[in-house]
Amino acid sequence: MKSLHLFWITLIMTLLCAGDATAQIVPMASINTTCGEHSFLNLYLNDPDNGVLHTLKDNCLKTHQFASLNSSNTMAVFVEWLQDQDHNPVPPINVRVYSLGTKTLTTIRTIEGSGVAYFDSQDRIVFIDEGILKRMDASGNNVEVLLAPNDSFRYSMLWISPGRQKIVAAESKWLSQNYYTDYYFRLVIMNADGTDPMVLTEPCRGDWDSLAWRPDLDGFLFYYHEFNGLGGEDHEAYPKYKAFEFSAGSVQINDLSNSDLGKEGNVLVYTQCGTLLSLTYQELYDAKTGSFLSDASSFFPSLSESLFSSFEGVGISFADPDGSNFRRFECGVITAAIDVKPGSDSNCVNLGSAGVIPVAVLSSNNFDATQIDPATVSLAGASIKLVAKSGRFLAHREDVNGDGLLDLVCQVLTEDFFLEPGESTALFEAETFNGIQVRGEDSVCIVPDK
Ligand SMILES: [Ca+2]
Ligand SMILES: [Ca+2]
Repeated sequence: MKSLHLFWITLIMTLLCAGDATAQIVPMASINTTCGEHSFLNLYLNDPDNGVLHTLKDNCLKTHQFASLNSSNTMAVFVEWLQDQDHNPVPPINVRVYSLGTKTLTTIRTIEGSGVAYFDSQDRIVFIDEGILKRMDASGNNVEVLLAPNDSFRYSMLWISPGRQKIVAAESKWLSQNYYTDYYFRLVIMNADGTDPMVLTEPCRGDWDSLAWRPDLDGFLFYYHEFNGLGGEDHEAYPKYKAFEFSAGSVQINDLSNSDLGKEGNVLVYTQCGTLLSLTYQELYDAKTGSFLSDASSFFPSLSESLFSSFEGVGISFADPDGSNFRRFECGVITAAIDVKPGSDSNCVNLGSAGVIPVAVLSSNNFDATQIDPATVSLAGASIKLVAKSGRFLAHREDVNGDGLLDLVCQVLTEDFFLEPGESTALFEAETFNGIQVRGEDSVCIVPDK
């Protein structure tokens, strides 16, 4: 527990220091659609405060990760290489450093490695070379070995945590030349300097895809493929999604593969609300169960039309292709259908009645209204009636429009109801239990107080 406490203090210090930077530079990427069937990322550093977009890479050299900035925002590092028709890397694999001051790119080292390099919290570059975790300074010199895997594994990928204190690595090995029958990997977590490695998973016949850290650092979601172990035409690869949670010194692994999010190619990131946002399908899911919460396409732009970032520490952000219109995504706002006085078209509210008026929030195939937290509901400024004795809010689940989907019916206090004279639209606002904002509106008529 003590080391965990120190870890948090270090992290908070790191975040405070990062906040002192004059302008935040955001590593961003866009999908290069001219590169054929496999998506290659163009890489950028966006300086929205000064309206400057630095282009690091806009060609079909493959890159797995966003560029990683040093702590003073003066340099960024990334790895790039060509690949052959079978997607095998063609040497050289280059570690490239971009200087924001001179706007120049330099190859600082050629490696036999994987497409990943990060600045650590001391502004040294952590990378994989010859299957080994190494570290060097920003000029590519003073290379030191941090950690070599056991049991003839080799490192094939690293993901650094927000705050850059922890690394999760994929260790891989081939038992024969056949990828689908004899390629294995497992996950290992360690400190960013390679100390205290701990194997998280048994070796699995398959390959890794993506990893998303939780903003609270207490876990991550891992997406990979498991092979059926057959070669040739009979090989199959199944998408797997596993949520890792660290608590009280142990690791819990929750398999979400059979939930709503368990679709092919579903690249997911955690939002500030702790839900999971699909970058691929523009959908939101419950992070604990993987169940579908809402369609996100109304508030979440398509990746193919924007610059995006979901890199360690910066959250989810977007910009137009030229870097302008920069915005951060936190939780999203769902627009829901509202029916004041369900089943009645008049929707008249008697403000003098000192009673309640029912308002239904309708579920759809893209939204589950029963996920709304009754404590957060307001209609035209009025909240839900609280049953004093039980402390419960007057709200219940009912399919009011007969479409087979349970809706949420709330009893809203009319005495708090407020509309400007002449106004006939009541705004409904609430949040889901996951903190996603829900908005809707319905027309009302006001019956004057007698
Ligand atoms: Ca109505
Ligand atoms: Ca319904």
